[in-house]
Amino acid sequence: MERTLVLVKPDAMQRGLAGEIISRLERRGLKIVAMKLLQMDQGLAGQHYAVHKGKPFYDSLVEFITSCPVVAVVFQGKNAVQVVRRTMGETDPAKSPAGSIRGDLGIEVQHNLIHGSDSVENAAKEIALFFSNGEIVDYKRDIDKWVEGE
Ligand code: D4T
Repeated sequence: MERTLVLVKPDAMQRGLAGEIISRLERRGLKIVAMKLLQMDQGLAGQHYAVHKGKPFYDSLVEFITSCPVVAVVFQGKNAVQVVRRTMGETDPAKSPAGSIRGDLGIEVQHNLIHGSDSVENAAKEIALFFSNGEIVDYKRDIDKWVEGE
């Protein structure tokens, strides 16, 4: 079953929206298989955002993501990567459709509340950055067949 990494970003933490954001993803049927609160340091932020190094917004992005603790969650489910991305909305909340997390709760590109892996390959790399294998706990839910089918 597919897995993806979600970060509840510092703006969402400061605004008390962690529960709302995690709840929206849970209600879609995705299963939490790992979760922790952590303070990202420069090293972890640099690894997580390595692909953006050199871009004009990189320094301020690292400053932002390290400005307060974040909640990291591994969600598991059918097409988890795509389902999370579609539930998040576009990178820029102003361009995100109503009904999406960013479209309902945000207004500006840096303060876009949530990170979600953009591919299965990147999800595996990102999950390994934030969690050891022992911290990921797979389990059966009685409702799984009602959410995902047999
Ligand atoms: P993340 O990676 O946080 O899930 O967001 P996206 O996948 O939707 O967007 P991204 O990787 O292109 O951008 C990463 C991060 O940088 C911020 N950002 C982006 C910014 O501050 N200014 C910008 O112009 C862009 C394009 C927002 C998300």
